[in-house]
Amino acid sequence: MSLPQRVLVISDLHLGLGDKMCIFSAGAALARFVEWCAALPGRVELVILGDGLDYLQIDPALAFDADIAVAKTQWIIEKNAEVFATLAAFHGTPGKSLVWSVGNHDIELLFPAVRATIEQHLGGGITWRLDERPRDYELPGGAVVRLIHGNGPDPFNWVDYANAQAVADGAGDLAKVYPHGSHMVEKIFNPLKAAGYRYVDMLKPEERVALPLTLALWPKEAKSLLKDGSPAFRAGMRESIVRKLSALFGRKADVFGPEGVARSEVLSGDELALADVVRGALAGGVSDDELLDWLDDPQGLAEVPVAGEAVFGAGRKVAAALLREVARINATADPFDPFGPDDLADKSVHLHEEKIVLLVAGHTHLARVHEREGGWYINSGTWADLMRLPPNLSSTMLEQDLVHALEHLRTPDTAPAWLRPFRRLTFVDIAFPGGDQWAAKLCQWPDTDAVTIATLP
Ligand SMILES: [Mn+2]
Repeated sequence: MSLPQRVLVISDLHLGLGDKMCIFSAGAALARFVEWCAALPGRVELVILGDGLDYLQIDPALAFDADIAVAKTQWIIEKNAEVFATLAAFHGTPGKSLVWSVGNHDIELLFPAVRATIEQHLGGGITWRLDERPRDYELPGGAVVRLIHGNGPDPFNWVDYANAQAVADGAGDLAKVYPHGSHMVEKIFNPLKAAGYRYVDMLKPEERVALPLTLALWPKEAKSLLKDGSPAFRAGMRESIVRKLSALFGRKADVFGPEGVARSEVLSGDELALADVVRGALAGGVSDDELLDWLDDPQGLAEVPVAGEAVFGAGRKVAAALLREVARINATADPFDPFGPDDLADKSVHLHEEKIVLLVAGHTHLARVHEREGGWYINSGTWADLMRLPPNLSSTMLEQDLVHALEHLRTPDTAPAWLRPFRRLTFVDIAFPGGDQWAAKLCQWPDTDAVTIATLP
């Protein structure tokens, strides 16, 4: 493959239908960005690095069926006509080409009819990446710039693309197509969003901040969803699940290995539904038995008297433990801190073994830049809406502020300014000027002519 002169990477657009389940609202800005890409000189690739379209936001969320997937694709294209018009113009411009990678919210791209639907609008000749293999750009001296969506080392969202492709081709195991994270979207996140808890997939990471926060503040609603999402929980097997998870969370995380992406031990869907409760509670020093008591009769912070530490019951202990863990993880997940911690960067320690000078991933929705031994890591962030809790929020502040801001969290558009949804439209700009040279930038696209920091009243 001869190298393009410029590669622009965007990921995690999560294009949807613009309804209350949709977290993408940057259509006009994305169209301007694509026009800007089309006007760049020379050979330019625009890479959509996974989760470009979000099939999980559209009911039925989990339907790995060609006809349904094509219908969802057509609806998304209709609702995002301006974006698709500019993508078509870009792709039709000489020297400009589109590369489109699969992620974990869009495995429906594995159906040829879905890709044909997209190509009807954009023209043929799109370079599709439809499995866990990365998009590699190899420099003459052997160094590699690697692009990958990044769900591989995420045990909840790891996808068996070979099996999914087999199912799309009429074989394979349909029951194993969607990763556990997708079942969680269907059983827990989508119902929470439909019930008005819109923040659940704007606050990142959703499994380790948004969901434990919901459990701490509104445990009865969240618990009933956990039960819906977890037949084994309903069947009274919660004790064995809690103890197994309790053991599992002592293990060390997987890494991007030299042979590619290592595979984590995967939890069953039932276990997953409880995983975050257990992880949060364990981090707070709650015992398995206390946790089981709480699961039988959950209490939220708002329901327990706050007059002094002495009245802490087991319910309050679990809720407080969940909030402490929320505060701890939240401090590592600030969308405004490009040099903040990054889970995927930490799992890319083997870059030098494959001569990878730059690894670009998405998936986490948190734009990041990290130096690693022998190379660099950039996370391209997201074009979807985000929310943010202040990173220095102590768990005490969380209790005081958030318990008073309960309804604000549920109606973020009119919440205090610090809690309102925002967009941070980031992309990666890579140049290959010739020979072994390369250069890369993490950039933010203007949302409007001026970058708005806060909107009042
Ligand atoms: Mn993803």
